[in-house]
Parts: sequence; C-alpha cells; structure tokens
Amino acid sequence: VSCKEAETTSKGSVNYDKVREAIVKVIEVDDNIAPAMLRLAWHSSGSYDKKTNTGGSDGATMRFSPEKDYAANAGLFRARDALEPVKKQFPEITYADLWTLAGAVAVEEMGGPKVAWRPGRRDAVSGQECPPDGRLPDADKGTLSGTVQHIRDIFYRMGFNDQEIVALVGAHAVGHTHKQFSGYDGPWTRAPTTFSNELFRELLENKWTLRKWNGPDMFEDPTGEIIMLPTDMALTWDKEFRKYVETYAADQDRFFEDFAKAFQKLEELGVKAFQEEAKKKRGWFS
Ligand code: CCH
Repeated sequence: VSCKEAETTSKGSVNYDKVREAIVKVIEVDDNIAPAMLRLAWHSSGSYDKKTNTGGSDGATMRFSPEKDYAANAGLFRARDALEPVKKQFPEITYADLWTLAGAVAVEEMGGPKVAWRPGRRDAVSGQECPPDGRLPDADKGTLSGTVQHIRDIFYRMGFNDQEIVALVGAHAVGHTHKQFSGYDGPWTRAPTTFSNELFRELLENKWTLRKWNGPDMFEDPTGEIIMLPTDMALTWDKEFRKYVETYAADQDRFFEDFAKAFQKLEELGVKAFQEEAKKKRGWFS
C-alpha cells in the first residue's frame, strides 16, 4: 500500500511561536489536557512502519475513519477537540504539524525537556491513507514473555531500540488511564501533570500487586491509588529494559535528554519532507 501524496502543507507564513502560545493557553484552562495532547502526538506518530514507510504523523490521518475509531485511539478526541480552536486561529498550520507541536509543547509545559520540533508535515485529504489497525501497543499480552515480545515487536517496527523504548514509556509519569476509554483506571504517579522520572522511581521503589477487580489485569500500589499496566511492569521484568529503568530512576537529566531525542525521532518518523531533505543531503556526499 503506498501512501498517497497529501495535498495540504503548512504555509510558510505561520508564526509558530504564536501557535505555541495558543497551545499553552489551552493547557492553562485545563492542565489535564496536556497528557492527552502528548498521547495524541504519540498515537499519530506511532503508527509508523519502517519496512513499508507508511503511517506516522505525516497526514494527520486520525481525523478520519477508520483510524479515529481504533480502540487504541479511544478518548483522543479530547485532545483533538481542544486543539480545534488553535487550528481555527491559525488555519495555515496543518493538523499534522499542530498535533506534533502540541505534543512537544505539552511536555515542556509540564516541566519536561524541550523537544526539538520543525514544521513540514502534510495533511491527508481522506481516510484512504489511514494506517491499518493494530500498529500501537496493547497493554497486555497475557504472559510476561508475550508482553515483552509485543513491546519489542511494536517499537522495533518503528525503528526504536530498547533504550529508546524505555525512555518513551517514561511519558506515563503524566496522565491517567480512563475506565471509559481503555478499561484501565487511574494515574501512574501522584503528580500526573508534572513530567519527571517518577514512573521509573515508582516502578522500582513501590510495591506492585495485581488489582483484584473485574477489570483488565493491572497493577496497583498498596494504597490502590496509583497503577501500572502490564507493559509498564514488563520494563522491570526484562533484564535489558530494566537496565534503563534503573538508569532513568537514578538520573532525571539523563532521562530528559534521552526522552527529548526519542520523542523528536518519533514525531518525525515517515515525514516525507524530512526524508526528502535527508536524501538530498546524503546525495551531496555520494
Ligand atoms: Fe501510553 N497509555 N502506552 N504512552 N499514554 C495510556 C495513556 C497514556 C500504552 C498504553 C496506554 C506510551 C506507551 C504506551 C501516554 C503516553 C505514552 C493508556 C490509557 C493506555 C492503556 C488510555 C486511557 O484510558 O485514556 C502502552 C501499552 C504503551 C507501550 O507499551 C508512549 C510511548 C507514550 C508517549 C511518548 C500518555 C501521556 C497517556 C495519558 C493520557 C491521558 O489522557 O491522560
């Protein structure tokens, strides 16, 4: 399946500093929207498949069915709707650029690292370009080894290594799971609007047991107030992943640095304009 050329690109006249300010204003009204913006950026980018060079943030195809209805994307309308007034205010920016910029701004506004971001993504014109369902990770594959393998399958397909995987999942320091969207219930940390290395510290320092309830398998601490998904726990069960969990738990600066790099890479996966630019540069040397 080839990705049909999209027809709209951000016009050169966009003042991205002003767009940033407008995104910050949306977050100031309700800071719970910042984690949702971060997740929107991740889910629009994480559909990338390296082998076929399809999916990814280019196109903002999650505006369309079937992608917007995929189970993994349940609840992300909150972030898309919250950004709609910004798109109205700056009609020249593409949705694809706006969503990824909002992800970067959200990380920064929550106290995280500055993520390098550049414009150039196009908007697709229809759902024909939507990636197939199933490209984003499930939180549980029933067994420890199956869950670990699943995480690797999904993120290696995008082109990430174990260190980048652990850094990226550190984003679960912020936000909540929502019963009505994913079946899971609760935040990972006690400061869910502060971007930090808290996920890693909680994973290593707290005591995690399976919650007894009739929802999906998930872990909770002794208070029952904070939670971990099976995939989060898997990062401590696998030896290779655990190495990085320990590194990031001990060193927030290192986490911030690695997260910023991996997140920029994620947001740029499969962006045609950047790929063409890189090809031109390589061509000059060959
Ligand atoms: Fe995630 N995530 N995520 N996640 N995620 C959920 C919520 C957030 C997985 C599953 C879930 C990343 C990786 C993974 C965020 C950022 C990232 C939810 C709850 C599930 C389930 C959704 C709901 O109920 O609303 C799994 C599985 C993986 C990989 O193994 C990565 C990578 C990132 C970003 C870089 C953020 C932020 C949230 C909170 C959203 C909110 O609305 O508060």
